[in-house]
Amino acid sequence: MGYTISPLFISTIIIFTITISSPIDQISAVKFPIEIWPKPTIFQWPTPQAIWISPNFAIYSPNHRYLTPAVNRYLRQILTEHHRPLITPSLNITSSPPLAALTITISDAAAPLTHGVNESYTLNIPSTGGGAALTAETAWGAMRGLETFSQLVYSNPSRVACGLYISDVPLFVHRGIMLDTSRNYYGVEDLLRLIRAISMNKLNVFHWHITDSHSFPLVLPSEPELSAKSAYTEEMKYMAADVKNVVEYGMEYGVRVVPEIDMPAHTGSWAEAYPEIVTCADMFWWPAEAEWTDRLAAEPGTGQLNPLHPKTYEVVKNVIHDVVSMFPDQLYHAGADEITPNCWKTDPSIQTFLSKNGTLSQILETFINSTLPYILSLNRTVIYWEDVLLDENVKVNPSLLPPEKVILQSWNNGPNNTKRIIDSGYRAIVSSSDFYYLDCGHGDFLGNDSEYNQPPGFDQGNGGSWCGPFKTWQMIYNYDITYGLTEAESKMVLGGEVALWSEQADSTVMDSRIWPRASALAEALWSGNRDEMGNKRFAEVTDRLNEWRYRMVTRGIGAEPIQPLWCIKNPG
Ligand code: CP6
Repeated sequence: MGYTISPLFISTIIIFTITISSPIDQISAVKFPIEIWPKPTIFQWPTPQAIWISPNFAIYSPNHRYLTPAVNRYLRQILTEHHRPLITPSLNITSSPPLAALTITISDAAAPLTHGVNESYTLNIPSTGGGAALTAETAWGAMRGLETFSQLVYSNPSRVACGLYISDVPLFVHRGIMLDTSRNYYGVEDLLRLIRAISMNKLNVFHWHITDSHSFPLVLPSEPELSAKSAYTEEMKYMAADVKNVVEYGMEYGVRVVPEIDMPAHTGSWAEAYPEIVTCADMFWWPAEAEWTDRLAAEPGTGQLNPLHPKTYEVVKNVIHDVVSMFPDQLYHAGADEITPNCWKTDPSIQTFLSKNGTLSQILETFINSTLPYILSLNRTVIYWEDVLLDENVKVNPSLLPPEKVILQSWNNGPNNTKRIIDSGYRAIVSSSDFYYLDCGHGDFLGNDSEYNQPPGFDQGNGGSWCGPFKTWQMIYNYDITYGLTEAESKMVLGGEVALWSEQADSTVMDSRIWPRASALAEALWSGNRDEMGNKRFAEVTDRLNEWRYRMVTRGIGAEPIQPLWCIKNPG
């Protein structure tokens, strides 16, 4: 039998040959001499070169309340940063005159910074000395493009990579970081630094978990007693002017601030002002002989608002009213996680209700029904933690949660719960605690005291092991938030958030707990965690993240190292 070679087979060989020898692939085969984080969707750079940045370099852009300050900021940075990458890019400088200008064009200058706003941009930096061009639909997309441009600039005198074209658009619209400012306090300067870092990673949401059982740092005009009694100190408060500062600063960086006032659980701190509306607030008391691990991280009795007490709604509505008027974002996070049945069960009125065949779920439904319509009437879309739908014991009937107005944030059980949320018709934000929880910087010791060969009574201690193992940047990078979902289902996943719960964190460790692990999230949600061939990226990412971490450090963000410097001297 003779062999025949089919035309299809021949064309397959030709396509394969062309693919592996295309200019783009030749570039990614050698070490990428310029590092951008997150990696752009499309990056064409047929002949890698650089061009001097003129000392008179200018950025032309339409006048815009928030883009203009961003342009001024980037201009200063481009001219003065003089960043020296760990691995010096070996780029020839063109013989063309220095780059004199970057011109920004936006087609919809009026587009406000909202959930789902268009963040795409294109960036063209010619090698011929003509001006560079940044086009975007919105001011917010232009900010993303400015960030990319700034990362292409390096060394002293400043030069910029050129002969390149970038076309970029995020995979997911909601890309955020949650910070808990109740367990420990963070100063306004810390929050502003966080916003700067969020923006440089092209993340777009700061989810501010402002209050919890431990303290109530937010000063509210209609309910001043909450913070007066339960902020940790007079100084550890967020005044209305502070909030305004944070929100406006976020706008200048293209970062939306989504407030969360967690309720009805996690409200122990409300009891100092209003003991009558909080159940089990006395569980705040710790016996002297408590296991020390319990005192380190685990929750005190959380304290829960009593949904059967009319006064509860007086206070809650004032709180919601004030918070909505301070935070302009469309999204409002109303919490509703972790109802502890035994906390409600300490209350006599709840005991009576339960003894008449009422259920805890009905009690939660009463609470949701008495608060959600009010939040919706203030023209907000509400995010709840997944518990309202998925908690085994205390949850609400989905008929109370209109899917077009309610988004659910998953935090338990990885991909499974995301699917359950979507199967119920809701949009999901993924914050899987197995991958995205950044606390537990210490405190995951799972060993046995006797292993230490120490005298009896030795106790190795831990940081509160309930929070599970430390999450590596690789876990965060490689986690696929739409794993196991159909294409249609994946569209219901709005994005994800890493979370820094603050039982064991404050401003002294904030940067290193968050960065560069949140950068791993930023790239996974912006352009994905796979290369052009659909394979997971490994060594390339490590080198690029190492460079990005270093640039963040030079920009004043205390991101922790992922490698010894030795690796730079000894490339693989
Ligand atoms: N506080 C609040 C917390 C947590 C949640 N809500 C939490 C639960 C489990 C782990 C980490 C944090 N500390 N208000 C859950 C959303 Cl492992």
